[in-house]
Amino acid sequence: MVVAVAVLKGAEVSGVVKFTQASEDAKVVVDASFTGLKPGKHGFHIHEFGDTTNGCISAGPHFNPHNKTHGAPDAEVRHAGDLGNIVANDKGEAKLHMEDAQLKLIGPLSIIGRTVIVHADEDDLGLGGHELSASTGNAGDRLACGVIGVTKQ
Ligand SMILES: [Cu+2]
Ligand SMILES: [Zn+2]
Repeated sequence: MVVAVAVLKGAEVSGVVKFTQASEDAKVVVDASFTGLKPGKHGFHIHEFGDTTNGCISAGPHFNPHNKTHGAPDAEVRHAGDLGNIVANDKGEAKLHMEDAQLKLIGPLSIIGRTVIVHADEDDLGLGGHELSASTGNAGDRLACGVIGVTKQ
Protein backbone atom coordinates (compact mmCIF):
# COMPACT_ATOMS: atom_id res chain seq x y z
CA MET A 1 0.00 0.00 0.00
CA VAL A 2 1.30 3.40 -1.00
CA VAL A 3 -0.26 6.63 0.26
CA ALA A 4 0.64 10.07 -1.09
CA VAL A 5 -0.61 13.57 -0.43
CA ALA A 6 -0.52 16.98 -2.08
CA VAL A 7 -1.23 20.18 -0.15
CA LEU A 8 -2.37 22.95 -2.49
CA LYS A 9 -2.04 26.63 -1.65
CA GLY A 10 -3.06 29.55 -3.82
CA ALA A 11 -3.98 33.16 -3.20
CA GLU A 12 -7.54 32.20 -2.24
CA VAL A 13 -7.84 28.50 -2.90
CA SER A 14 -6.46 25.76 -0.72
CA GLY A 15 -6.91 22.05 -0.66
CA VAL A 16 -5.62 18.62 0.21
CA VAL A 17 -5.56 15.68 -2.17
CA LYS A 18 -4.81 12.16 -0.94
CA PHE A 19 -3.93 9.26 -3.21
CA THR A 20 -3.94 5.60 -2.17
CA GLN A 21 -2.92 2.53 -4.15
CA ALA A 22 -3.36 -0.82 -2.40
CA SER A 23 -1.20 -2.87 -4.76
CA GLU A 24 0.52 -2.66 -8.13
CA ASP A 25 -2.60 -3.65 -10.10
CA ALA A 26 -5.11 -1.73 -7.98
CA LYS A 27 -6.81 1.48 -8.99
CA VAL A 28 -5.65 4.65 -7.29
CA VAL A 29 -8.22 6.12 -4.91
CA VAL A 30 -8.32 9.93 -4.93
CA ASP A 31 -9.83 11.96 -2.09
CA ALA A 32 -9.79 15.72 -2.51
CA SER A 33 -11.12 18.59 -0.45
CA PHE A 34 -10.94 22.27 -1.44
CA THR A 35 -12.05 25.64 -0.13
CA GLY A 36 -11.98 29.15 -1.57
CA LEU A 37 -13.17 28.25 -5.07
CA LYS A 38 -15.77 30.05 -7.15
CA PRO A 39 -18.93 27.92 -7.31
CA GLY A 40 -19.00 25.54 -10.28
CA LYS A 41 -16.58 23.29 -12.13
CA HIS A 42 -12.81 23.58 -12.02
CA GLY A 43 -10.28 21.61 -14.02
CA PHE A 44 -8.28 19.19 -11.87
CA HIS A 45 -5.11 17.54 -13.17
CA ILE A 46 -1.74 16.01 -12.43
CA HIS A 47 0.95 18.06 -14.18
CA GLU A 48 4.29 16.69 -15.29
CA PHE A 49 6.83 18.36 -13.02
CA GLY A 50 7.07 18.60 -9.26
CA ASP A 51 8.50 22.09 -9.66
CA THR A 52 7.00 25.30 -8.32
CA THR A 53 10.05 27.53 -8.84
CA ASN A 54 7.93 30.11 -10.64
CA GLY A 55 4.69 29.10 -9.04
CA CYS A 56 2.24 26.64 -10.58
CA ILE A 57 3.41 27.48 -14.12
CA SER A 58 6.68 25.57 -13.50
CA ALA A 59 4.72 22.35 -13.13
CA GLY A 60 4.56 22.16 -16.93
CA PRO A 61 1.89 20.42 -19.01
CA HIS A 62 -0.46 17.62 -18.02
CA PHE A 63 1.33 14.40 -17.06
CA ASN A 64 1.20 12.48 -20.34
CA PRO A 65 3.61 9.54 -20.45
CA HIS A 66 1.73 7.87 -23.32
CA ASN A 67 1.64 10.89 -25.65
CA LYS A 68 -2.14 11.07 -25.88
CA THR A 69 -4.46 14.03 -26.34
CA HIS A 70 -6.42 15.58 -23.51
CA GLY A 71 -9.64 13.90 -22.42
CA ALA A 72 -12.09 12.99 -19.71
CA PRO A 73 -11.00 10.71 -16.86
CA ASP A 74 -13.29 7.95 -18.15
CA ALA A 75 -12.20 8.34 -21.79
CA GLU A 76 -9.90 5.86 -23.50
CA VAL A 77 -7.80 8.67 -24.96
CA ARG A 78 -6.63 11.04 -22.23
CA HIS A 79 -3.52 12.21 -20.49
CA ALA A 80 -2.75 10.03 -17.48
CA GLY A 81 -3.04 13.22 -15.43
CA ASP A 82 -6.56 14.10 -16.59
CA LEU A 83 -8.87 13.93 -13.60
CA GLY A 84 -11.70 16.04 -15.03
CA ASN A 85 -13.35 18.62 -12.84
CA ILE A 86 -14.04 19.22 -9.21
CA VAL A 87 -17.33 20.96 -8.46
CA ALA A 88 -17.53 23.69 -5.84
CA ASN A 89 -20.78 24.42 -4.02
CA ASP A 90 -22.10 27.92 -3.32
CA LYS A 91 -19.74 28.22 -0.35
CA GLY A 92 -16.77 27.53 -2.61
CA GLU A 93 -16.12 24.11 -1.11
CA ALA A 94 -15.46 21.04 -3.23
CA LYS A 95 -15.02 17.41 -2.33
CA LEU A 96 -14.14 14.59 -4.67
CA HIS A 97 -13.82 10.84 -4.21
CA MET A 98 -12.87 8.82 -7.27
CA GLU A 99 -10.99 5.76 -8.38
CA ASP A 100 -8.72 5.93 -11.39
CA ALA A 101 -7.20 3.11 -13.41
CA GLN A 102 -4.53 5.20 -15.19
CA LEU A 103 -2.87 6.84 -12.20
CA LYS A 104 -0.05 4.96 -10.50
CA LEU A 105 1.77 5.43 -7.20
CA ILE A 106 3.91 2.35 -7.84
CA GLY A 107 6.37 1.80 -10.69
CA PRO A 108 8.01 4.01 -13.34
CA LEU A 109 4.83 5.99 -14.11
CA SER A 110 4.22 6.96 -10.49
CA ILE A 111 2.74 10.43 -9.97
CA ILE A 112 4.74 10.89 -6.76
CA GLY A 113 6.93 13.96 -7.23
CA ARG A 114 4.55 15.51 -9.76
CA THR A 115 2.05 18.30 -9.14
CA VAL A 116 -1.70 18.56 -8.61
CA ILE A 117 -3.29 21.73 -10.02
CA VAL A 118 -6.78 23.16 -9.69
CA HIS A 119 -7.85 25.65 -12.36
CA ALA A 120 -10.00 28.76 -12.58
CA ASP A 121 -12.30 27.39 -15.26
CA GLU A 122 -14.10 24.23 -16.27
CA ASP A 123 -12.13 21.53 -18.08
CA ASP A 124 -14.05 20.90 -21.33
CA LEU A 125 -12.68 17.32 -21.37
CA GLY A 126 -11.27 17.86 -24.86
CA LEU A 127 -14.69 18.50 -26.39
CA GLY A 128 -14.97 22.28 -26.28
CA GLY A 129 -13.74 23.08 -29.77
CA HIS A 130 -11.25 25.62 -28.44
CA GLU A 131 -7.67 25.52 -29.69
CA LEU A 132 -6.62 24.54 -26.13
CA SER A 133 -9.24 21.79 -25.73
CA ALA A 134 -6.90 19.03 -26.93
CA SER A 135 -4.03 20.06 -24.64
CA THR A 136 -5.51 21.56 -21.48
CA GLY A 137 -9.28 21.34 -21.75
CA ASN A 138 -9.13 25.15 -21.82
CA ALA A 139 -9.32 25.15 -18.03
CA GLY A 140 -7.74 28.57 -17.60
CA ASP A 141 -5.49 29.90 -14.89
CA ARG A 142 -3.74 27.75 -12.31
CA LEU A 143 -5.34 28.74 -9.00
CA ALA A 144 -3.42 26.48 -6.66
CA CYS A 145 -0.89 23.69 -6.89
CA GLY A 146 0.95 21.24 -4.68
CA VAL A 147 3.64 18.63 -5.21
CA ILE A 148 2.65 15.03 -4.48
CA GLY A 149 4.71 13.44 -1.73
CA VAL A 150 4.78 10.16 0.12
CA THR A 151 2.99 10.07 3.44
CA LYS A 152 2.29 7.44 6.08
CA GLN A 153 -0.19 4.64 5.45
CU1 LIG B 1 -4.14 21.42 -15.06
ZN1 LIG C 1 -4.88 16.72 -20.05
